[in-house]
Amino acid sequence: MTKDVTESTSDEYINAKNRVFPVAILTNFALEKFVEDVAKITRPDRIVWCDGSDDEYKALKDKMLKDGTLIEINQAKYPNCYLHRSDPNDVARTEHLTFICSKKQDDAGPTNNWAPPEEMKTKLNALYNGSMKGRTMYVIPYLMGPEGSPYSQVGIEITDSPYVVANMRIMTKMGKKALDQLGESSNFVKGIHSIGDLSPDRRYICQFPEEHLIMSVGSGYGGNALLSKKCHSLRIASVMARDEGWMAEHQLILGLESPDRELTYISGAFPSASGKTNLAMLKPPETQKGWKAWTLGDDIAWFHIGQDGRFWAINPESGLFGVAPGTNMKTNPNAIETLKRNSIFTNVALTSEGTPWWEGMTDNPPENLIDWQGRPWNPGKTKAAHPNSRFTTPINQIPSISPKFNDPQGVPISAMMFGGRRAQLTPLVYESFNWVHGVFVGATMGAETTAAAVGKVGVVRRDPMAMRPFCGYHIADYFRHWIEMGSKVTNPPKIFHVNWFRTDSKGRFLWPGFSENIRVLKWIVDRINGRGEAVKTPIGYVPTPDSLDLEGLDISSDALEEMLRVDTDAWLSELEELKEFFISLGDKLPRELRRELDNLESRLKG
Ligand code: SAT
Ligand code: MN
Repeated sequence: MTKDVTESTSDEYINAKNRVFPVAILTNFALEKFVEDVAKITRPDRIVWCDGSDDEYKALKDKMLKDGTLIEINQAKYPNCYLHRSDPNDVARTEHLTFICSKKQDDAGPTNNWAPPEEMKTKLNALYNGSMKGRTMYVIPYLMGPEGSPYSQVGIEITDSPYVVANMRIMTKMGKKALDQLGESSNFVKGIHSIGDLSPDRRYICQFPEEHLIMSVGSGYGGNALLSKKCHSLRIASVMARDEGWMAEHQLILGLESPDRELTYISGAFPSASGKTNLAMLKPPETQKGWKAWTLGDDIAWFHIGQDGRFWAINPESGLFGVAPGTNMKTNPNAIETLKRNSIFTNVALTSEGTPWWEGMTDNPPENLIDWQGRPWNPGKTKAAHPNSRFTTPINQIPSISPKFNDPQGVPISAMMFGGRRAQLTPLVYESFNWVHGVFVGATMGAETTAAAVGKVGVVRRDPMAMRPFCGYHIADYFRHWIEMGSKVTNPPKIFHVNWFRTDSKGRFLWPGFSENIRVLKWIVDRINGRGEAVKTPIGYVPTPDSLDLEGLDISSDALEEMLRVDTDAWLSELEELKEFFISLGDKLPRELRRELDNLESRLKG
């Protein structure tokens, strides 16, 4: 942990407590103090400042290969790609162990777990006490967003997990770039992470919104441990956004280019593991000549109001942390192309050739697979890859990466989509009547739960704007913020709802999905430009059957009718659930949304 002065290089200095710091932070007292304070409690053997360089990565990777944290896979087929097998108890986000520790309980609201900040800190500090003894403490300066953008933010994550460092290197701009942007400023998000003993009994993921502080212990899993992601860019950032007049959202960003080169940017909120990555990387099929889709982001979008009265979006992340199962050449050819190099796979299976495999990668599983826990796989009994197995891969490797990806201003958004996984009820696509109605549509989104979080899968729950697990404050205040943001712009995006997951009476999907979703996006682009035809229904504007381009698809007119049907009875029973949901949010619920609910009821009954 300490070095002799004579050992330091010209890039380093030794502080008063005899610890080595990079010269780059010589005048950043806030950062120095943060690191000192954490080291005092966690007592690591060594402190390493991550600079993001290739040499650093090589050393880290070699260490992880040696101690088994990483497993080398077939380097000829997957150059610079590695596999990590996590503790079987630590494979997804743990929402029941995630807390918003605002000073007042009411600021966390009814959808978050809350604990008093000082009480929680006492508990966490007991767990951090000496937790890095015998380990290395890594200090990760990271930049979220394009270099030099007024919308970008710096965070410092302190962790004892080299796996976290390796992932953060892909997911963020790590190291020097971040320190350069930070300079002497104390304006950075503080993140403390220790894997502890990985026991769920001693696992907490805590956000302290008033202090821009994250404390996480006991998990090495993505959303629990890569603190730049959900903890910083959504939970903490949503609070900053409320205070500063912008929006931090769980949304993908996509550019669509028509054959006559018209460019339209749209964004979309979908719950975890509901196809955001596939949609963000959509490759238009052969039938859609001249159409191009440009990827900007697959998970998080920060929206600011531009001088032209529109929302402009940046993706703060630099990598993808995508769900592996189901990814194949048909569902997401761009992903298959992207993850072939420089990627980290977590909890996937391995073939006898040493290449990664997961359910849905090929029609039939290859023989002699090793499962995600490193055991010979027993087909039929268990999954070979964990259902929430993941790939971490650099976004700039995507063949469809948008030339605007690093634009400091971001891109202007013309439409937002909300979409949950719903086997029944919600039609393929509909358009809201106006901004406030669109906020109502987002606020009442229902979705079946997925393997991205620990708990039962396939249960419909309310997941407003796909932000239920990620909103860092009272969800009703968050709805109020959405309504206000709409009134601040002269040209708010149009709001749509989509559902690719509707099934027939036999449980088969009615819509082919994946690359064919471009047909729905084309209708959305038409609507933005005052073209596509629609019928007015009680829930919003639904496409006329003729207005969707279905050429070359094998869809019967009955199936199409079913996909676009608004079933009044089913909506009336949904309405009862929405009423209960609104009641559960208490009296902060904006009156405008209560009015939208009443209006929906009268349209359904009228
Ligand atoms: O939480 S993660 O970002 O790791 C994955 C997800 O649930 O979206
Ligand atoms: Mn997500």
